[in-house]
This record gives sequence, structure tokens and C-alpha cells, in this order.
Amino acid sequence: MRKIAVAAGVAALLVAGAQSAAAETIKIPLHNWSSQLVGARIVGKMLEMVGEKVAYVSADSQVVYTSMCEGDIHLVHEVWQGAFGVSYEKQLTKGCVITANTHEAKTREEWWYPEYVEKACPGLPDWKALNKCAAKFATASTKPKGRFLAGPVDWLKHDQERVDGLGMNFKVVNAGSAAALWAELKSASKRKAPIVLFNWTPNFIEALYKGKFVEFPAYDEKCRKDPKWGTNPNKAYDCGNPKDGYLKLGVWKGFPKAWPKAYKLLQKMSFSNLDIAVMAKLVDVDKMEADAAAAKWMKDNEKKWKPWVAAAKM
Ligand code: TMO
Repeated sequence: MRKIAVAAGVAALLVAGAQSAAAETIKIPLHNWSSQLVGARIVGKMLEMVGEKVAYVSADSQVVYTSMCEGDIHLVHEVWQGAFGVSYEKQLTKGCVITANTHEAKTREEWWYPEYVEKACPGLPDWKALNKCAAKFATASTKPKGRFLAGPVDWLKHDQERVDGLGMNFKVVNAGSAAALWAELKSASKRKAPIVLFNWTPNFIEALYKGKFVEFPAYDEKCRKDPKWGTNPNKAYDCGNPKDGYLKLGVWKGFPKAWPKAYKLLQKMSFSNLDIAVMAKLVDVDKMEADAAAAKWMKDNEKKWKPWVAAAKM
């Protein structure tokens, strides 16, 4: 009897040991846009400085919120309201994910065009003007409708709903990667060919191209959930994305207890619009690897991040 009890006790200890070893490593996701890939390394480096182990895991940018709810991923440091607000807030409501902090940066993710397009479509940036000249954006595969070049499918699932909700003469074509978006923008700009594509701010694009976001009916939370809201009484998503969107830092609910120092750090840290734009630029314009870009940002911004690390150690 006694032997069995002891053996069971040892087994329980072993299990507990295995669990804490697994929980020791903070898992940080890597997504498919540049500022995130750089910022993830910056967050990781800072967490290492307060004594934590980190691992980077490639993750789908919508599914990641379910993974974080289940404790398989431990933090998402770039939660963009426009693209991920719905998936994120769903887990917040469940209580398995909590917000560690809201960055200073204000975000916008929306249909966007280079400035020369205004010549071809008088009345821009109003969406109705865009819709009137939709045919000018047609490609072989979309004609007679115009092409809206959307981001990779895991960023925004609602462009088609927008087109349907507002009755637009556009066909949504998803780019395979962020790099594909920028390559098409570059090529169209050289030829001054009409193009409307998904873009966001803060991003490096604003440093290289003049252009504007399309103005859709103003965002309202109800627009996404309530078909009756907005100009189309039968469909949701008949509005634009938020203009002053948040950028949040979310964590698994077990995070504060598992890594109190790291949690303190996350509560202190905050990226600005310029920080995010510079992180993107180092990769997309200067062609640095994400690791090198993270090291460069940290070297250039010690005054900013060192206090976050110091505060976490107190
Ligand atoms: C989430 N993103 C910045 C790509 O729109």
C-alpha cells in the first residue's frame, strides 16, 4: 500500500515537473507581416533579459487566438483591431485571454490606392466614386468587375462581405503574401495603372508612396454583428474598418501567475506608430532579416525599452 502511495506521489511530482518545464518557455507567434516579425523578436529579447525562456512559433493570425486561449501560445503583441478584433474579443469574452496592455499606436487597415488613381476616378476617396469606376480596376480574371487586391486570407475575412453588403462591383482577390501586395503596388505605380489594395498604417508604405484610404460608411461595432444596421438592412459588414483602431497586447490568462516579471514588462511596454513603421521599413525597404532589424531597433531605442526591462525587475 505504502509503496504504491509513494510511487504515485513520485509520478505526480514527475507530471508536475513536466508541466512546469513546458510552461517555463514563453511561446511567441510569428505572423506574416514585417513589423510583427521584428517586434516579436524585440519582445522575446526583453523577456530573456528578465530571465525567461522564449520560443518562436509560426502561427495563423486568426487561429492564434484560440491557441492563446488554450495556453499553447502565450502572447500576441500586435493585435490589430481591424483584422483581428473579432477573433481576439471572442476569447477575451470567454475569459481565457486577457489584455496586458494597449500600445500607444493607433491603427487603420483599409482599402487604399496610390494618389494618381484620383485622376481616373473623380470623387475619391469616397467609396461610391470608387465603385462608379470599378471597371478601371478590372483584370482578366475579374472583368467586368474591378479587382480589389486583398491581403492573405488569414488577415481579414470580411472584404467579400463588405462588397456584398454595399453592393460593390468588385471581386476580391487575396494576395498570397504581404510581399505580393507591395510587388503589385510597385508595378502598377510604375505604369500609373489603377490599383486598389489592402494597406494599413503604421507601415513603411507611407514613406514611399503617396496615397489614400478609401472612405467607407463609418465603422460601428454593430455593423459587424447586426445586419439591420447600416444602409443594407439584410447584411452585416456594410461599413469600413475602424479609423482609430487599437493595437493591443494580449496574453493567455495564466500568464501573470506563470511569469510575473515578464507580465510586468508587458504592462510597461508600448510601441508608437513610428516604432511599428520603422520595424516594417527595416525589413521591407532596407531588406534586413527580422533578427537583425530587431537588434537595430533595440540599439537605436535603448532609452525607450530599457526602462520597461528595469521596471519589470523591480
Ligand atoms: C494585420 N495587418 C497589419 C497585416 O493588417
